[in-house]
Order: sequence, then structure tokens, then C-alpha cells
Amino acid sequence: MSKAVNRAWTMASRPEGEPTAENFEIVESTIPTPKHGEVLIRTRYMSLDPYMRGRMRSGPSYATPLQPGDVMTGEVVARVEKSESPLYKAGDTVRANIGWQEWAAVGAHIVRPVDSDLGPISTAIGILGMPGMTAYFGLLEVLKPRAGDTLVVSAASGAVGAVVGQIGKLNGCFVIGVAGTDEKCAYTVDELGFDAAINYKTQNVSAELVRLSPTGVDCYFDNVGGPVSDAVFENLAMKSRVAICGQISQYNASTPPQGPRNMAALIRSRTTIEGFLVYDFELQHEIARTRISNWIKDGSIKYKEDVVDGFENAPEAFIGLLNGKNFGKLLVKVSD
Ligand code: NAP
Ligand code: FER
Repeated sequence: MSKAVNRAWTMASRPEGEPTAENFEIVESTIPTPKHGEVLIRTRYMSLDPYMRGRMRSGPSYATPLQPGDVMTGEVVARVEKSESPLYKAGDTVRANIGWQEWAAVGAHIVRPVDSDLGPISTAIGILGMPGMTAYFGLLEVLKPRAGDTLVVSAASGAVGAVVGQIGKLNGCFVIGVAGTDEKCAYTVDELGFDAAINYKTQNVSAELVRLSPTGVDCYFDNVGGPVSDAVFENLAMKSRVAICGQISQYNASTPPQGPRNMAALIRSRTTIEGFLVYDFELQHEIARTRISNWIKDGSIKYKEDVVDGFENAPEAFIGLLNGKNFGKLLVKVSD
């Protein structure tokens, strides 16, 4: 053990609008001793995800909001350092919801094994973890694309969006990504095989959609909401489907927006909109994990990780995630 103390990032105060460094505080404690049935784990990679901004606000949610002083929520990939359970031994790699924390002693039944045959261990909280599952089930079970469909995905180069577009291609869709920089757009087309990409910061998204898909958009995987969604809604095809996965453009808003602005367009197109949570499909995650792992191994799917080094850099990286500074799945490397 190279450090004598455990460190945890807590939510010091609720952010008003965009989170700032002052909303986070590091708290030190003694490295715990595992009790009977527990494992002592040490974080190697920590996942930073947009949903964490939602946990920082009070109000209705599928999950209990954080209170000031609580450890920031999150899943990590960790090494078992000491085991008081027959389920794991020292040296095993696991994933666990211990929050933004370097060490934890937790019941062995609430950690999950990481199978390093499926991919590098960091992918257990990325493409083979929650974001990958979100892409797989949101696309295949909610949008249910058919070959030849035009599929639009927003936040297209991100952890979820990049997987959505690639699985869309494997299913015969014409895939259009929407992203916030030319570099991200080029990546989705040149590296991931999307058919086209639109930079929503420099291009007219609606006009580009008309040009790229004159027959309209059959499937929209919405990660962002806001003006990007307004533009897609103007261009939906008859009997189109929209999966509401995320609304990141709204996460830092102090007051909720007035609502979707052009719903009349959906009357004309007879569109179905469905929100979903990745956990709705929990019982099928293992099948999806194996399928995605096989796609990575046979070269059908690529992934990109944006790894920030150092536990102390987590808040800054998280603030950047909400502003599009990340390029690929955002992770913090906490220990070797
Ligand atoms: P990500 O795409 O890796 O990173 C977030 C990206 O959002 C940023 O890089 C940025 O990319 C984009 N963004 C930020 N502000 C924006 C704005 N105002 N307008 C348009 N785009 C904006 O994150 P992720 O982990 O894959 O998550 C993507 C979405 O899926 C999030 O909305 C998240 O909440 C949602 N999600 C939902 C579930 C579920 O169960 N429903 C599960 C996981 C994730 P650009 O540079 O392209 O703007
Ligand atoms: C997410 C965004 C929103 C997410 C969950 C939600 C698991 C749920 C929001 C709510 O209950 O209000 O990325 O990921």
C-alpha cells in the first residue's frame, strides 16, 4: 500500500448552474479493514458520467440525490487487496459502485467480477459497462432500427454515441452523427465508419439533415436535447422513433426549460418517443457485454477512452465532460 490514507471526493455544496471546483472537496480517512464477508478494494479506474450531475441536484429522479458532504456517486474498476470472502481473492479485478474514492471495504456480494478476457479492464466501466449497455439496448430494444433506416445520434463521438452509430452500421443503417468539433465529426466518419457527421456548433443541423437524408430521419438516438433535437425533430420521417437517452444540454440549467419546442412536427410524422434507462435491461447485460466484446475482437467496433491521470483531477475532468472537453469515454486513472 503506497498511501496510508484513503481519499474521497465529496459534494461540498450543490452547484448552481455549471459545477465549479468549490462544489467538490477531498476528504481523507483511514483505509478501512474489511469485515467478515467483505473485500478491501483499491480503485484503478473511476468512471465519470453525465448522470452524476443529476445526482448533485435535489428533485425527482430515479435515484436518491446526493446531500452536501456525501461522496460523489460513481462506479470504479478496482483490485481486491484483501478478501474476507470466499467469492474473491487478493489480486482479482472487480467493478463496484463505491463513488469517487480510492479505497473501500464493501460486501463481496455488491461487487461484480471483471472478466479481462472480454477486454482491457478499463472497458468494464466503458464500452463493456454502463455506457456500452446504454447504446446497445437504447438502439436495439428501444429504436429497433431496420436496414436502410436513417439513424441520427447526438453526442456522437462520446461513450454512448460512438457505440450507437457503430451498432447502427452493423444493422444496415445510414448513420449520421452530430458532435461539437470537426475533429470529433471526422473521427466518427473516418474511424468509426459513420456515413456522415454534422458539427452542431458550426453547421446548420436542419439544413444538413435535409441534404444528407432527404427522406427524413427514421431513428433518433437523443443524448443531448436542446437545439440539436429541435433540428432533428424538424426532419423526422413518417412513423419515426426517438429514444430519449440523455439531455446533457440541460443538465447545468438552473431552471428547467419550457419544454420541447416543436412537437407539432411529431404529429405530422406520427413519431413515437420513448425514454429509457440502461438498468431497464439489466437482466440482459451479460449477453450484450459478450456481443460487444466479440465485435471489438473481430474489428467491427472501435472505442476511444479519454483517460485523465490522477484522482485529484476528477472534478476538473467532470466539469469538462459537461462542456464537451472529453473525446471518448472519460475515465480517471487512480492507481496502477
Ligand atoms: P459523452 O458523450 O462521452 O460526453 C458528453 C458529451 O455531450 C460531450 O463530450 C459533448 O460532446 C456533449 N455535449 C455537452 N453539452 C452539449 C450541448 N449543450 N449540446 C450538445 N452536446 C453537448 O457522454 P456519455 O457518457 O456518452 O453520455 C451521453 C448521454 O447519454 C448523456 O446525456 C447521458 O446522460 C446519457 N446516458 C443515459 C443513460 C440512460 O440510462 N438513459 C445512460 C448513460 C448515459 P460534443 O463536443 O459533441 O458537444
Ligand atoms: C443519465 C441521465 C439521466 C442517466 C440517468 C438519467 C443512468 C436519469 C434521470 C432521472 O431520473 O431524472 O445519463 O444514466
